[in-house]
Amino acid sequence: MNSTVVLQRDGEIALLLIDNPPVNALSRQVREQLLECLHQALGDKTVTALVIASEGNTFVAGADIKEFDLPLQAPHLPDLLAMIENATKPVIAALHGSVFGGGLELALACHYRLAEGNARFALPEVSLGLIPGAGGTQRLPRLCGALAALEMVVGGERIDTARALQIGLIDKVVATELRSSAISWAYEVAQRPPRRVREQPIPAYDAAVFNERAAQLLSKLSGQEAPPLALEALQQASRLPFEAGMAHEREIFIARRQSPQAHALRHVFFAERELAARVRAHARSAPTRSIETVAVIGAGLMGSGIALCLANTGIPTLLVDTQEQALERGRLVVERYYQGSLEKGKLNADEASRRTSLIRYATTLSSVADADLIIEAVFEDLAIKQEVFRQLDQFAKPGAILATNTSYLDVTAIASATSRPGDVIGMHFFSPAQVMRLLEVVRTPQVLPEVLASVLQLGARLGKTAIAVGNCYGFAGNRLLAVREREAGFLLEEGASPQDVDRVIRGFGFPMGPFELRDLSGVDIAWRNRQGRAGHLSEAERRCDLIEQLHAAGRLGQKSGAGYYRYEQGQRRGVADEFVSQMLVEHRRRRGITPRPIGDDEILARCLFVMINEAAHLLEQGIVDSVNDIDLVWLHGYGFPRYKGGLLYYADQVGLATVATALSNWARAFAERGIEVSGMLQRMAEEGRSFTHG
Ligand code: T1G
Repeated sequence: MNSTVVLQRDGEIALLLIDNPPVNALSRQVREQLLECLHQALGDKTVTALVIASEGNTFVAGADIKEFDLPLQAPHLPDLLAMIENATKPVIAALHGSVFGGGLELALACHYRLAEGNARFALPEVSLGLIPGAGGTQRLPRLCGALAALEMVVGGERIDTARALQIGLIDKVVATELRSSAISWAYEVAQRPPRRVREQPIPAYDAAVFNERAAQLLSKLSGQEAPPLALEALQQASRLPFEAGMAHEREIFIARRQSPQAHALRHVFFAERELAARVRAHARSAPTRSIETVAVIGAGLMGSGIALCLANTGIPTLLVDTQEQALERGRLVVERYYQGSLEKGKLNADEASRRTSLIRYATTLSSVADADLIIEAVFEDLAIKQEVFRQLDQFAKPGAILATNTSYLDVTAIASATSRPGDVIGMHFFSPAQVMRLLEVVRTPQVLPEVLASVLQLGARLGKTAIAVGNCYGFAGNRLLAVREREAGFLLEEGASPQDVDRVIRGFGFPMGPFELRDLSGVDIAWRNRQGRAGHLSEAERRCDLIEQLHAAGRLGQKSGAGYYRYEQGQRRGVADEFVSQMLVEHRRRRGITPRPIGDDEILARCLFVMINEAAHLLEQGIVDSVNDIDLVWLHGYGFPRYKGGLLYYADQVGLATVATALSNWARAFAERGIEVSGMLQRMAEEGRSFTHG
């Protein structure tokens, strides 16, 4: 068995080096070998102090997540940490990189903690549906106080060495020479008695402040089961003796490991890394073009957001708008954004100024001549975009990549307006572009492999979840959004209210329901989409003309103070409006539909199962390469609740047989509405297969 923990000596100091790439996860082998080395070092009379450090670019980043689906295996981490803490010789933790989860708990069990400047500290267990399971909820409040512990244990806060020093999590920071500094320090403390965190009382704190902050945190994490349980374990630390607190924490942790939410969150964790590995491989599959300067065409909400995204990555960007006022508005958005980052302490003055100056402005398309990549973000109209691309084709240098930020339109049709369709690609950012992680990279049949590889690589550089998708109406994300909104409209025709549908979808875990979302993004956007696709709508879709009725009444959503809901002055949350109720009554009467009460289960099934069906079509048609793509598109672009694992992960939890049966029960209505049930989905159901396990 290869060594994942080695014991070295520096005179009377024992150095225990953990070497388990890539992140020094505390696998069973690491725990076994760490135990062995601890016995050896603690039992050796010539050893007066110990240092625990890690090879590679990070200290232990946590327990081994890959083991969580296995039964618990000795040696158990809490026991190992108790052995360290109870040692009669001082143990120093030498910390660098991502000191997360079990790695931080290991550091807390040591008697002294020394960190390199770049180290970061977190207890991300709640983001995996767990709670810390090796003393994090019991030792952290003792060492750093209940309030600091609350932010990390329940809020999942990630802190740097400055903050770690401030709250007493670490004792010292060194710029370099971490290991030799730790060894020198070990000589100094060798004769001192060990400082055991467990023996420290929790410093007094204001319970009212604690409880108020805890409530705030939990309100932002609604639907997740782990945060309240992590809070409970943390609160017990103040009420129970240490050992009892540890036992309570361990009991909760063990129960959480096999919870459906923990399974779902583990699935997402690995799905994100599978996608990242696939994108890296894809980006390596072709020679990439260097993208050092970018021009963005259109200084509206999306254009300025994309420019911010690029500047935040350090890429010089030219923001172009032929309308001087629009350009000025874009400039203001940029300046206000960085002023805000400065005021919130997210950036220091130099960095805010540096990034602001990375963005330059111009009013002529000819100014894009030097750009390696040009991203068009003008009005969502095909003819307008084609005209912009005709001009870009004149001004862009040979080899420049021309990208459109369209969210629905045919990228091939846009590319056909140029003499270089191989250089044209879709880069569908999500608003706000500087925040949302998803980037759909839309490939056309003509796009050159190196153009696709270059843009995927840029996506990763921007910190985006960049997903290659095929060119179709709505690509992947918006195509699923469109079928959900269409089905929601049919539900209104049949008797549901907008508030019923939105309540059910929000209750599932989405940030908002389809009608709240439509009011936010604009009834006029939907109206224009329906106008543009009139020839593609089925008769039933065409007759379900609620959008046209709202549009005709000037109800464009939040922007006009009313849409499906009415918005009081300054209110973002709408209220039910008699106009809409009346509109639906008359619409149903005109359509000869007798309204019926529609239960929550049917609302949820209808909205989600049509999406699952459409996702199966996306896979069948090769619009996406993988099940993970579908799940991550909706997790990172549309707020699918992460603790439900993703749309197709959820489909597997429901059971494809259940989904297929429901879809076949709706087949008649589907036929009238032009909705085709996926043959692949039906076959998978018959064969007892699943999306996530094949
Ligand atoms: N266990 C197993 N594998 C892990 C892992 C872990 N904890 N963390 C990362 N990996 C794998 C990952 O799957 C990928 O594998 C490779 O390492 C590189 O990861 C007891 C119970 C540390 C910030 O939640 O946040 O401790 O794809 O691409 O971008 O109370 O990894 O190459 O095959 O993310 O440089 C708590 C999770 C666990 C940390 C590095 N710890 N990891 O980011 O690399 S629960 C975490 C991260 C726990 C205790 C509880 C990041 C990173 P592959 P990567 P990166």
